[in-house]
Amino acid sequence: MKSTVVYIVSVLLIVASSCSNEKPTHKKDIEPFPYTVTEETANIQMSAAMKRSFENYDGIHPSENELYSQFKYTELKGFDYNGHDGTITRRDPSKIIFENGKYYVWYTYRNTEVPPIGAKRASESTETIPSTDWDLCEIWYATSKDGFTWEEQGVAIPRPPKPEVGWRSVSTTDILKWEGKYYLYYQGFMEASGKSGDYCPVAMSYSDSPDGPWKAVKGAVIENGAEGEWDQYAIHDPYPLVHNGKVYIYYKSAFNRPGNVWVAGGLAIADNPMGPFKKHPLNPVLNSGHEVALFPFKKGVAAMVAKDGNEHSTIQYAEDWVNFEIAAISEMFPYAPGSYVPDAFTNTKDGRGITWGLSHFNARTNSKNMHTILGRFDCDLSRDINDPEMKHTRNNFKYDVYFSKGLSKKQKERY
Ligand code: AAL
Repeated sequence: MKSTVVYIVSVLLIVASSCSNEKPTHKKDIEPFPYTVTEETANIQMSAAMKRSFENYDGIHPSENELYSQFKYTELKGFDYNGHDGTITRRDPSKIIFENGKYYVWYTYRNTEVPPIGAKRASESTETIPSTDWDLCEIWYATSKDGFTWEEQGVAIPRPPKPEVGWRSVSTTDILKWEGKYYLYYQGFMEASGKSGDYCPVAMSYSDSPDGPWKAVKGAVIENGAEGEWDQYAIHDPYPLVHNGKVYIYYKSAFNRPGNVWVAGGLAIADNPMGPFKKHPLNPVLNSGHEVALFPFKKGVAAMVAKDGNEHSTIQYAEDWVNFEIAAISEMFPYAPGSYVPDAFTNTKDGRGITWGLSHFNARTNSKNMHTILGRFDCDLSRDINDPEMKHTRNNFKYDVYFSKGLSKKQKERY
């Protein structure tokens, strides 16, 4: 008798619990999505796509998303490019700092007798013929009162004598300020890029003043990975920030050759600018992005992931500075941006974001004059301004922008 009662009670319990867990599957069980969205709307049952709007972004509309922005561009005054014949290039600007009443930027500078012949012909490069646009380069710097007109100041880091790191070319630098001193991290090439790849480690020079003189430390400060590791051949685009009282350098590498080359981002951390830098065990920490620029944001760090990979054209956020999630999707990102990041080195837990910077632009007009120019971008990725003109999601590009992306010769042959 007792066991029959227990049996009946258990069956009733199972039936009751399965009823309460039952998901509404029929349309009439689901509330229609409301016309007016309120805070409660977030809790109703909805499709995966609509759920993402509530859970993955700062706001349901890009205008409420502090990490969403359009980008506007302005030509700079003050730089000469030798009639754009390809013999002068300026590219890969660093982040911008404000010192001595003016803005400072550092960048890759090439001034060669002839334009680059290209990575594919790297074996024909010489002491005076560059392979790529960043071969046979030095690091130069410029200052500005307003960020639009710049005065070039000349060389910061020359190429050191052979066989020191960077003797063939120094390029793609970024700046760190730490305890009143300045540190430039950059790519140091020991062969013409393109010869066996685009292979280099990271070198560093430091100074008491942003105007130099700069003293190079011996050897590499961030070494390539061991054989078989994703970053075994190259550490590119070193990008230092200060977090938790340490130096955080984000960088990118390319791997999975031959095949579909995968470009991803890593992180190396040190107690002080001289190193040793320890690579994060979860590297790569970004699955996409080429020349990623980052800035402290709230407690975490935001990354502008412009080019390359599944998650290109996104702005990503990592509250712990390691595990990035997509925070916004945008378009026409600045190429190789270097932003003005006022709190880059303040160890902040309340990052404010950015509103402008410099980026580079391909200025080639024919097969012979490969070179790159610097320009300015503006945006609203800042918690301190609210610029609705930067928050729309509909760019009406003129037809020439579309038609400049015409079919290739090979594609035309298909028709
Ligand atoms: C850029 C950067 C690095 C590469 C080369 C110069 O896009 O990623 O700097 O080495 O191209």
